[in-house]
Amino acid sequence: MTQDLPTLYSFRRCPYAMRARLALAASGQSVALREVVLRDKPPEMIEVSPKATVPVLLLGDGSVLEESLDVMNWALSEADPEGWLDADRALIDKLVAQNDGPFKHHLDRYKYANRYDGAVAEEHRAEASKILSDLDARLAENDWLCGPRASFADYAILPFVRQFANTGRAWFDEQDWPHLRRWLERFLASDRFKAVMKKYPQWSAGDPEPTFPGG
Ligand SMILES: N[C@@H](CCC(=O)N[C@@H](CS)C(=O)NCC(=O)O)C(=O)O
Repeated sequence: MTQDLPTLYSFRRCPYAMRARLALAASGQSVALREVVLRDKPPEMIEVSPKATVPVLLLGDGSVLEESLDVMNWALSEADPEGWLDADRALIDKLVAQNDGPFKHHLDRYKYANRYDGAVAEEHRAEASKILSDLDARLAENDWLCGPRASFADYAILPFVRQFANTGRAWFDEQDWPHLRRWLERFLASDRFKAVMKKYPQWSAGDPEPTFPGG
């Protein structure tokens, strides 16, 4: 029956693909999953999305969503049983823009300083940390970024904070961010996280397309 489902091109460890899978799982929307290896992308994906980044969601009517936030919004417009969108939209958008803009900029230069001319990892870690301190202050007020319940902002941002933490785990654990750490740890221990991090073999044409989220 997977022919009837939307097709998701995904890569397990990509934080953008992760946020898309989180929203699909929360909405209860099943997709046929095609696991991509970034250095060996399937031509079928490049054909529908020449910019060739994951995630890409191909809908039954032929439309193509090639931005992770569009995939999230589409899934939640189908169904939002956990109320991810029942929060201040302007605040969600502000926090996500801060994440996808400056935070991601500094995260990349912290994690891969050698790929950026003249980048000093510690300087970018310090800049990203200012943003994390701001998130920690928000999480001191509420369990989640936009209030007492998890919202779109939490799940759009958590995969990137996870990546930051994993870049220097010992250093991360020494920082005075108790609320941020609680927020991240609860996410990492959740069934939802485990469900979206299931491993799939690389897909190529003709291979089975597992249904995500699986049973
Ligand atoms: N703005 C895009 C960014 C997606 C993105 O950059 N994904 C990375 C993987 S984490 C990618 O596919 N990079 C292409 C490559 O490495 O070839 C989105 O939100 O979906």
